[in-house]
Amino acid sequence: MNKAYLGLGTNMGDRVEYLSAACSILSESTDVNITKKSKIYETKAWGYTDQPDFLNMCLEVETELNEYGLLEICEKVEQRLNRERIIRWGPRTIDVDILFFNDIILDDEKLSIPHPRISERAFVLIPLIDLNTNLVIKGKTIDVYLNSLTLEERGQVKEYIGDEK
Ligand code: X6L
Ligand code: MG
Ligand code: MG
Repeated sequence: MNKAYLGLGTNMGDRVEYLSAACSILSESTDVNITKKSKIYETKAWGYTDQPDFLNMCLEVETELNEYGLLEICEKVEQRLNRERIIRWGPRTIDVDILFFNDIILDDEKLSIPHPRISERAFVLIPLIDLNTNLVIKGKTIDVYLNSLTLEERGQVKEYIGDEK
C-alpha cells in the first residue's frame, strides 16, 4: 500500500462544492482511499495574482496505484470538474497535485515529486501540516519551511469557515 499527499485548489464558481466533488470522485475510485482531510483554507492567489482568492486543502490517500496511476486519477478529477487551461496559473475549477508519494524523489516530464514548489507556498504547507508535520523535503521537515516564510505570506492563508462542507 502506498501513501500519498494531494493538494487541492479552486478559485471559480462554488469552490466548496468543487472541493467536495473532488473528494467524492477520488473516494469513488476503487483504487484510492482518502485517509485524512486537512481543514479548508482561503488563500490569496500566487503567481498570477490578479484573480479571485482560492480555497486550498490537502488530502492523505492510500493507493495500490503507482505515482503515474495516481496522476491519471488526479487528471480524471480535473477533467470531470471541467478544468480548462486558458491562462497559465489562471483561475480553475479544481487543481489536483501530487505533493508526496511515499518517500520517492522523482523529476521527469510528467511528474515532479515532492512537488517542486511546496517549500515556498504557505497555501500548501499550512494544510499539509494539518495532516503530517513529519514530511521531509531535502532533509528538512515541512514545519522548518513554514517557519521560514514571512508573517505576511502566512497571513495570506486563513482557515475557511463556511456554512458546511
Ligand atoms: C514568480 C513567478 C513567483 C511565479 C511565483 C507561484 C507561479 C505559484 C505559479 C510564481 C508562481 C504558482 C494556486 C495559487 C496557483 C493555489 C493559491 C502556482 C500555480 N495555484 N494560489 N496559484 N492557491 N493561493 O492553489 O501555484 S497557480
Ligand atoms: Mg497547483
Ligand atoms: Mg496542478
